[in-house]
Amino acid sequence: MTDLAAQSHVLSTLRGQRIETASWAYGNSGTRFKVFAQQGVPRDPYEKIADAATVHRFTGVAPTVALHIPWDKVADYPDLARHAADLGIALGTINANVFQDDDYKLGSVTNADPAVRRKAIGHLLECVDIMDATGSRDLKLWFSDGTNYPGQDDVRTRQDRLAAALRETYDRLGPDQRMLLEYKLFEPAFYMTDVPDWGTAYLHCTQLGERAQVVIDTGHHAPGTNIEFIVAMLLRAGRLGGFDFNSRFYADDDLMVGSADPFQLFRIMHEIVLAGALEQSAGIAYMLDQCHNIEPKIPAVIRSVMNVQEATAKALLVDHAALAAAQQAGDVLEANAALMDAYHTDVRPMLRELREDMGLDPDPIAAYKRSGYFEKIRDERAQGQAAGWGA
Ligand code: PSV
Ligand code: MN
Ligand code: MN
Repeated sequence: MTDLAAQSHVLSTLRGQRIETASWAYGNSGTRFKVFAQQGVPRDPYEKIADAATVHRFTGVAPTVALHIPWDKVADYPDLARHAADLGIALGTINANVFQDDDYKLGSVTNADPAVRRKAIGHLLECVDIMDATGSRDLKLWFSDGTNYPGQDDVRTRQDRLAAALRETYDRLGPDQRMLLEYKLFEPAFYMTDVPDWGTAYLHCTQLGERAQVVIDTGHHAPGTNIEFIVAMLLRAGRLGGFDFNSRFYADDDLMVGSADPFQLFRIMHEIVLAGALEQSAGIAYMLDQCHNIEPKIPAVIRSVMNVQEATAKALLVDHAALAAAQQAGDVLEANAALMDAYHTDVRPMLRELREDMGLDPDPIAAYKRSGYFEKIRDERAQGQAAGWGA
């Protein structure tokens, strides 16, 4: 490829990139110590969607928003979908919630009590009904289930209960719908989590069928985990359904993606680019799962989208021919340099150009600040609603 052809391939790929934002990122959130309320936060799902549409208006690559049930429960989902369409976006992944009910103290789908399991499965099935109404493709499942003490419950029996619940839910999916199973090392369970790692998620998915896929939340691993290796493994197995992007220093910090370790994000995107998995036909959902506790929310989501774009652009700039040649020759330093050269490239001018080409302002955050949107929502939305974590 000539330089010019390579550049235009990079730009057209970036233009086609899609990043889904999360409804809960727009509402109030905090830690278990304090929720700091912000001005202008959405009071209902309709207003969360308006904020997501605003992010899309300034970035051009965030045309869907994930919902969380029951945080985003409404009486009329087709109406909510119409509202999104009117604002230029669509409803995306449906996230189930079987972790905020007293009944789930000892687990939801893995609970020893069949009545609790039935209630939890009922919620998962209800989420599929909602997907039918919203036109969503993906059901994302994260279970807080686990135990705090050795001996508290039987590990294998809990896996059997989990498998049965997943089976019933999977069988309820329509032919174009998928189940994304998310894993998390620990928290809120501290001794044993029922879906703690990609291996467990992968095993369940392979037993279910092709439309069960693993989702990688970048904040859900032990410190030092090589996440790009997991990406490569799941890509190879055809089981990478998507990402929940965020950034962490310590545990599940849910900070802006690419803020703590932009190099890790680049390494992840490099595996994606190598596998040709950026194309939408690859079926990988690129989602943000973040909470903006102390920073203004809409600009933080815009910044996060831009961070993903920057990591992607750098990954697209890797000279694959030079990399493969160095690898083949066993030239460790040159192979590493092929990656580092791309990583150290300043891709911001290229992205500014791309945005101008797309009819957008080259500086989305400055454009958002100038737009008056914040002043408008601050005045219109007298009182905010917690994002769900505090609700
Ligand atoms: C809890 O850790 C969590 O952050 C999971 O990552 C889910 O994706 C998200 O909450 C929403 O349920
Ligand atoms: Mn997540
Ligand atoms: Mn999380």
